[in-house]
Amino acid sequence: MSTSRGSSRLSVPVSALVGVLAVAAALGVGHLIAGLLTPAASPFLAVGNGAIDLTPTWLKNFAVRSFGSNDKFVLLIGMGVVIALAGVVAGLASRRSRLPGLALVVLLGVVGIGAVLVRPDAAPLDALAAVGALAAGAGVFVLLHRLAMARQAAGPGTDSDAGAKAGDVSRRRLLVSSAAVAAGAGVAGAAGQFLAGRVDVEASRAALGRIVPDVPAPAVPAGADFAADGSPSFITPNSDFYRVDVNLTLPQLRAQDWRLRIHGMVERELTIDWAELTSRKLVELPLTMTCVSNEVGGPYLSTANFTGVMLADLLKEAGVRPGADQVFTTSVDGWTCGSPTEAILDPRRQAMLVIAMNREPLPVEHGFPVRMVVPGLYGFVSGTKWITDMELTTFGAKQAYWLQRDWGRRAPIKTMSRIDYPGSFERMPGDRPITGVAWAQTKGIQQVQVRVDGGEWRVAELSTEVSKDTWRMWRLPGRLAPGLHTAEVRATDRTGYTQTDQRAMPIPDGATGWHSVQFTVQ
Ligand SMILES: Nc1nc2c(c(=O)[nH]1)N[C@H]1C(S)=C(S)[C@@H](COP(=O)(O)O)O[C@H]1N2
Ligand SMILES: [Mo]
Repeated sequence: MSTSRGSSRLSVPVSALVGVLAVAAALGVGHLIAGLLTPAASPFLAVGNGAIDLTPTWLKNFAVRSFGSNDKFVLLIGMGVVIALAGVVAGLASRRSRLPGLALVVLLGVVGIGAVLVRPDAAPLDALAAVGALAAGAGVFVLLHRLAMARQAAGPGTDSDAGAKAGDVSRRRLLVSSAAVAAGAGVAGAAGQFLAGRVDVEASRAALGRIVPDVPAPAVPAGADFAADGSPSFITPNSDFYRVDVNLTLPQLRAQDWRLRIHGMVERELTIDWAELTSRKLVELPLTMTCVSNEVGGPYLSTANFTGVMLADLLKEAGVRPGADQVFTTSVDGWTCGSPTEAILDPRRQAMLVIAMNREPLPVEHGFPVRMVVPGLYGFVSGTKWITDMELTTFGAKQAYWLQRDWGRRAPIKTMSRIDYPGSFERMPGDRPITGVAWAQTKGIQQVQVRVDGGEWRVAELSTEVSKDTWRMWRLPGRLAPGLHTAEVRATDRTGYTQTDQRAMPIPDGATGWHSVQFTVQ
C-alpha cells in the first residue's frame, strides 16, 4: 500500500470497498422501496428471477438435483457474490478517476431496471425501486470516491504536522461514511424484507378457516401406509408437501382479489371470482402429485386430500370449441402451463380447481388462493399455482414455460417405485422389513417386487388401496444376514406394465429405472 501513498491512485482495498458499498447501497435502497410498493419489484429479486429464466436447462436441472429445495437460496447467495464482485470491479476501475467505475455502477442499475420491467406482471411504477437503487448506488459511489480521493491526496505521506492532521481527518471521514453506508444498506434491506412480508395474504387465508367440502373424501383406511416401518404416511402433512416452482418470492394474491378468466376457443367467455367459485359444489379427492424432475428414488412426490371444483363442469359451461387441444393456463406472476384438453375433460380424471389441501386453505407456496391439479399428469403440465388465466387454444399456437425449455409436451406420470427404508448406506437390524412406495396415477398399482443382492424377485405386501390416483406403500418382511446388501424394487401397474430397468433422465418426460439401495445389516 505504501507505494500508493500520496499518489493520486486509490489503493486496491479502498477502491474495492468503495465499489462494494455502492452496490450494497443500491441493493438496500431498491429492496426497501420495493418492500413499500411491490415486493417482487425488488431489483435484487428481479435480477434473480431473470437469472432463473435465462439459466440453461441443464444448469437448472443440475441446481435442482444438487440443492433440491435450497436451489433458490443458493441462487440468491451466488447472486450476492456476483454482484459484490461487480462492485469490486467497479471500484478497481476507478482507482484514478471515478468515471469508469461510476459508468459500471450505472450499467448495473440499468440491468436492474431492465430485470424489473421484463417481469410478466410488471407495472411501470415498479421501475421506481430500481431507479432508486441506481440513484443510491451512483450517489454513494461518487461520495465515497471523493472522500477516498481526498484521503489519498492528504495521505500520511506528507511530512508536515498540518498535513498529517488533514490526513487523519479525511481518513476518519472516509471510515465513518463507509460504516454509515454499510449500516444504512443493511437496515434498508432488512426493512424492505420486513415490509414485503406485511401483505395481508396470510390474513386472507386465515379468515377462510377450515374448508369443509360438500362431497368429502372417504376416511383414509387403516393399513393405507406402513409408516411405522418407515414408509411415508399416506397423507403428507401440508408443511412436508414437496414444493417445486420457479419463484424466488411467492405471489401474494388475496382470495377476495382473485379472478379466473376462461377464454379463447370457447362459446362463452367466463370470469369467476372467489365467491362464485366457492359457491359451487366442493369435492374432496385424495391425490398423489409428482414432479417430472424427480430422479429415480427422489423426493418430489406427496399426497393430500384436495378440495376443489370440477374443471370439466366449468369448461362445459364455457363450451370448448372443437380443435382446442390445449388448455393454456397462466399464474398471476406469468408462469405458463399447457395441458391436454382431452385429459381435463376426461370424466375419469377429475381435474380440479383446488382451494384447499387437507381441509386447510392452500398454503401460499402451494398456490393460494386457487391452483389446478390433474390426476395422472406431472405438475409442470397440470399443476398451475396462483392460477388467474385459462385459455383454450392449440398446442400449435402456444408453448408453455417448460416446453420452451425442452421439457415434454405430453407428460403422463410414469409407473414408478421407491425404497424408503432402509436409506442409502443406512445400518439396519436384520429382522426389519424393507419398505417404500409405488405409484401409477390413473392406473393403480397391481404388484411390487423386490430383490436383494440380485436374487429372486419377491412379491411385497401392499398397503390398502385408497385410489388409483394415489401412491401405495409396500413392505417386504424377511431376515437378512449381517453385512452389506443391495435391494432393488420394481412396480407393476393395473394395465400389466412392469417398470423398465432402462435408466432415463427426468428430462424431457420423467425418469425411468429401478431404484436400488445399498445398506448394511448389523
Ligand atoms: N405458478 C406456478 N405453478 C407451478 C409451478 C411454477 O413454477 N409456477 N411449478 C409446477 C411444477 S413443475 C410442479 S411439480 C407443481 C408442484 O406443486 P407443489 O409445489 O404444490 O408441490 O407445481 C406446478 N405449478
Ligand atoms: Mo414439476
